[in-house]
Parts: sequence; structure tokens; C-alpha cells
Amino acid sequence: MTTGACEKLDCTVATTGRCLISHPDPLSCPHFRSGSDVVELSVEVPEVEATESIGDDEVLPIITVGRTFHQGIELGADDAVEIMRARYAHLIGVLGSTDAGKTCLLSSLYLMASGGTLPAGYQFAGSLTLQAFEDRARGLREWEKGALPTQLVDHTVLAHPRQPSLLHLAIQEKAANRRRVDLLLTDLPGEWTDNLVLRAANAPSFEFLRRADGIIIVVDGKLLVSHQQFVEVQRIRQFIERLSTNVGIGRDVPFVLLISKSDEIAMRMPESAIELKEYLESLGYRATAVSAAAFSRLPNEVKSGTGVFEAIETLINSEPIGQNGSIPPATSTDRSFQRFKS
Ligand SMILES: Nc1nc2c(ncn2[C@@H]2O[C@H](COP(=O)(O)OP(=O)(O)O)[C@@H](O)[C@H]2O)c(=O)[nH]1
Ligand SMILES: [Mg+2]
Repeated sequence: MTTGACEKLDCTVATTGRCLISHPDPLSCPHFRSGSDVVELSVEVPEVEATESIGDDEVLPIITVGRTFHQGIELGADDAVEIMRARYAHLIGVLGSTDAGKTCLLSSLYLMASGGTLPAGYQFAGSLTLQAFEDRARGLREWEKGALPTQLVDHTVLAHPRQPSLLHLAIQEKAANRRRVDLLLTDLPGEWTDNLVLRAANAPSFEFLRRADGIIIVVDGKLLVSHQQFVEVQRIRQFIERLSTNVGIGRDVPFVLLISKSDEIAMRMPESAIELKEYLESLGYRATAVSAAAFSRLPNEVKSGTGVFEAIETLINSEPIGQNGSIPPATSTDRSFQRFKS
């Protein structure tokens, strides 16, 4: 053991088990300062992904070095790049109109992870943005006691209106290879989607998603079976067309069409959702439609959280496609970093 501290305030070593700029030994990092005004730090950073002698229900240790540097609210693009330097992180864009159910989807995922109710085979492995998730989930923790309020979560407002912020969630497989998956998820206000539908000139704000590992388009299932369905389908088609043509999302980025509030439509997959999936496929994308109920208003019939993890699982298990349609070799940390940065 030695004493010292990182001069970079947002160093993620405490949570990722790695030095912010990937020095296996913190002493070799130029930002590390030894001295008396500082915290205790292990010189040898243990391998987080060691597999020996770990029971089935035990989460691998999150390395604690005396101080958590991260503030735990949303991450900016620079933070995301630093995380991606430390390990592969899946960047997933969660898009859709205002009130489609994006924030509820993210809150449901977080509550399942932190409450230990992820589908069998997966467990929570930490978050660098606990406070941001908690802020969104405030109020939802009590919903079991009574009827759900009409508005479940606060309207999403970004700290920097023109810059996307990201939520981080790490999950881990319990099975043999105990793969750890770091997710970076967007929670953008619906206005971003609405504005891209209105004007192609708004495309640059979505350009960071060219490096995404997957995109979830959240569509309100109730709208898709209402008399407004044709207008809604037209809007989403226009949105997809702009993501493809104006933003330039590559054909290697898989899509999930998440049909939200499906508890209120008896978990039926609307015809118009299939039409949207086929539209994505006609443009050359891989697309999966998933019926979901993040917070069910009919819990006796549909369990809250239905479809939420399935959407994430579909994307993280999607094989990357190479230039010529082939599957390239296994992904590396470098690739994930470049995918985001360049
Ligand atoms: N029945 C039902 N309603 C939902 C569900 N998810 C969201 N909602 C409703 O949709 C509203 C808007 O959700 P929100 O996540 O804030 O939408 P966002 O604007 O896309 O982030 C919530 O206040 C709920 O009333 C769900 O799974 N089931
Ligand atoms: Mg929202």
C-alpha cells in the first residue's frame, strides 16, 4: 500500500478498478500524487474480472481505494470516453417522442438491477451515475403501495440542453464466463426527437450516436392502436429516415423498437409496430420489436419490467457487422473507444 491521490477529480478507478487513463499501476500515472494530504490507495490494482472461487450469487468485487472520485450524476461525452478507455462500454441511444416512456424504461431497468430482480443469469455490478438514477426513480419506489400516479417520473431536463448526458449501469452474467457489461444509456428529452422530425437541420445533435452499439426507439403502444396511429407511424418513419439519411447512423447499428405501455394493450404487438420494424429492415438495419411494460398499471396481468431487459439483451448480444456484411473479430477496448471518439 502507498498513500496518494489522483489529481483528476473524475478518476473512475474506484468503480472500474482501473486507473482513469489505463495505468495498471497508479504510481506510473502522471496524475497520481503521493503525499500526506491524501487517501490510501492499493498500488496493485486487482483484476476485476477474475473468475476463480466465486459463488453463483456473489457479485465480483468493485475495487475501493478509499475515495470515490465520481460525482454520480449524468456523464458527459468526455467522461464516457474515459470509461471506454478502461473497458468496453456499450453505448445505447434511447430515443422517442415526449411521454413515450424513455425515462420510465431506464428507471425500471435500474430498479430491477439494484433490487436484484434482473432476469436469471444477470446481476447488478455497479453504476457511476447512481444519483442520476435515484433522481429519476424518486417516487417510483412507492408505487407498489397504491395506484400508479398519472405522471410517473419528472420530465427530462438536461444540465446542458445541447449536450447529451449518459447514464451508466454495469451488469454481470452469473454463468461460466461471467461477462461484465458496462452500459452507457442516453436519457434525452423527447423534444430532441420531435425537433429532428420537424427539421433535418437538427441532425448534428444526434451525431454522437453514429458510434452507438444500438438504438432503442421507444414508441407508445397505446398510440399505435389508437385513431392517431397513422400520424404516429408517419412521425416515427420520418424520424428513422432522418437518423439514416441526415444523421448517418450506419447499417451495423442494431435497432430495437420498444413498444411501451404494452400492459395497457394486453401485450399485443400492434400491426403498425411490425410495419415500422419492416421499414427499418427495408433501409438495411437489423430490427427487433419488443413489447414492454416498464411500470405496469395492471400488475396482476403484466409484471412491471416486462420486455425492458429483453431490449437491452437484444442489443448487447447483437453481433457486429463488418464492411462487407461479415462478422469481424472480437471487439476490443480500442475499438469501443474509437467508435465513440472518431
Ligand atoms: N401503463 C404504462 N404507462 C407507462 C409506462 N411507462 C411510462 N408510462 C406512462 O408514460 C408517462 C411518460 O413516461 P416518461 O418515461 O416520462 O416518458 P419520456 O418523456 O419518454 O421520458 C409516464 O408518466 C407514465 O404515465 C408503462 O410501462 N406502462
Ligand atoms: Mg424523459
